[in-house]
Amino acid sequence: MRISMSLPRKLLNEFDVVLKDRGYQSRSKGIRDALKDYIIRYKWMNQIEGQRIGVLSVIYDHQYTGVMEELTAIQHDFRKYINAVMHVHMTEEYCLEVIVLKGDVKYVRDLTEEIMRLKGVEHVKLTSTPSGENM
Ligand code: NI
Repeated sequence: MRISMSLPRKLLNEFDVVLKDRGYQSRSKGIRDALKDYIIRYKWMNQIEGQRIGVLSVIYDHQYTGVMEELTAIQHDFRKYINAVMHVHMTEEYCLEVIVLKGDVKYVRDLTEEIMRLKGVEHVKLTSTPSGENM
């Protein structure tokens, strides 16, 4: 199937650099692999069960309208599952927020996905491990 899509120039340029580094001949093949990887990560994340402790790293553009307020509101909604937050003013434009989470994977996942959906958020990465509690 053939689709067309619009992307920010910067994202496409970065993607092309990665494809070149990896020796891809075709951008379509690169996009297919990236989509498969996205789906695999999603399925993997949905298969995990139980109590987890995790670290969520979020990079965002603090000048993007509303992103800081929304990020704060989401964290207040999930405050029961947040143990610590560290904020780093990474560059003039970008902030890094590192959130330590603990609780049922359901909440860890919901929080991660709500943040991923925010406009102005450039990068989200979750790493988690069983927290050793069977509650
Ligand atoms: Ni900052």
